[in-house]
Amino acid sequence: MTPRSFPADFVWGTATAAYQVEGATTADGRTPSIWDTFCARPGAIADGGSGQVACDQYHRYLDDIALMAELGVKAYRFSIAWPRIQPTADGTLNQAGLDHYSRLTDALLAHGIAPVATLYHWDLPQYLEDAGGWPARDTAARFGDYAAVVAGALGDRIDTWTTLNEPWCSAYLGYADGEHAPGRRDHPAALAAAHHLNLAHGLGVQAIRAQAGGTARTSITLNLQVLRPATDSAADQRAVAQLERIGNDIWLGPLLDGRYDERLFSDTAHVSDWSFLRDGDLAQIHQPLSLLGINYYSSSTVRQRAGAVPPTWPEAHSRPWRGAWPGCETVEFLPPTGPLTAMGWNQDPSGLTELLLSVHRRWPELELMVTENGSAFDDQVADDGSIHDRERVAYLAAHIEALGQAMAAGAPVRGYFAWSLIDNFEWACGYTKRFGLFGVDFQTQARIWKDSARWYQALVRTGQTPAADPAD
Ligand code: GCO
Repeated sequence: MTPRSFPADFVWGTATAAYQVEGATTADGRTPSIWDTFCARPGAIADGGSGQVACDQYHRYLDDIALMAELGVKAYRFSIAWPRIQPTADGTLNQAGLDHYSRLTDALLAHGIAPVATLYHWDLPQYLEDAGGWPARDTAARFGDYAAVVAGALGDRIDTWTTLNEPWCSAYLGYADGEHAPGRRDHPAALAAAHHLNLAHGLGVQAIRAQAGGTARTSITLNLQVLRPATDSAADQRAVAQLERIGNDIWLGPLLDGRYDERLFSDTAHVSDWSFLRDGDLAQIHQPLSLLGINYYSSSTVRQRAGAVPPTWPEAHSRPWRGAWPGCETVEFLPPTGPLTAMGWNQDPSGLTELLLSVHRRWPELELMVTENGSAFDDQVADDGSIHDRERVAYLAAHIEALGQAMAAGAPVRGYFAWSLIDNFEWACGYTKRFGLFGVDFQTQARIWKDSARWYQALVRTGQTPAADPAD
């Protein structure tokens, strides 16, 4: 692959999330999140793991920051755990929790690494789920309060804020198919959750701008779906369009255009009457965005299920809800093809190029960041302790080339965050799937350079893609 050069001011970073790396789930006043509760549910997590200890980054963050400094990254995307900041239902501030993130922020800045803070990466306080969770409208208001507290305290040092990470996962994996916390299977509730997450984002942006000042850069991170029709038939094209509405436009429409696509309401009429959508909500949601964070891993191929007829109201409510896509009972996903990652996801770098350019064409003025991209492979530790993760290097090289192609075609991408800095708790997969540039020996908490970390270090230092094989 011909080396590709990136702008000198391009932001190379790495990313993690609180519940996946921090551990210390009872330290300094933190109370349970929905993930603490979910992990205790028998069978919920593949290896029975949890974020109780994880990578112990709550205590080891200085060591990890030193690693990032050696890697040479210019930004670190982390998330702030809401249950550390407001551990009780009355919303009282837990200063000890806030102090942790203040120390983390100061340490990053001392190393010349920009803190990019995500306010919500799925660890909803359990007391809010007990009060209804994201299907309950008040949760959005509580998120606005939480955002104000954090931005007020850290807005003098953090200038790039992400309100939510992947509301698609929060709403659909959490409340539609139940694969993620809180593990509910209730499609009407999932649609209400989607709307209230949008509302929370809007209230959060207003709170950040009010507390941290108008110069604060506000964003949201979306795992926008790249969907390909199994054939060029009209039915399969319709299947793609329906999934794009419920998977992508349900967020992009309100956030960027201040409206839902009316066809969403007809697509899901047998699921919900959308009475949770109130006058004025869309104006609250449609706030200025400094940039859009995009997470990309793989693409999917879909088709219309032959002869399938969508259920009607109220019959649809008389049987168990299935799947993560409300209203899409007649659409099916084909098994991925080609070389797969350990997650069973395909490797489709062209999907990243297409995604970035399609968003850019629809919103030409919107700045973009790739806030997550990476791959899980079954790493082997060699006798000398090294990890030659050639597949992850190849995945990185191909996707960063795809990123470069999108930028060369005009997509205003300002940065790229490798997922992830270190192996960590991969949600329902527990510790069975490893995404880190650094391996983690969870017995000793040692961090282990993988070849992919060396490859990324060379890229970050030179701004040019190195040879795919670090041994070259
Ligand atoms: C996501 C989450 C990360 C995951 C990563 C690998 O994008 O799903 O933000 O927490 O760990 O994507 O699945």
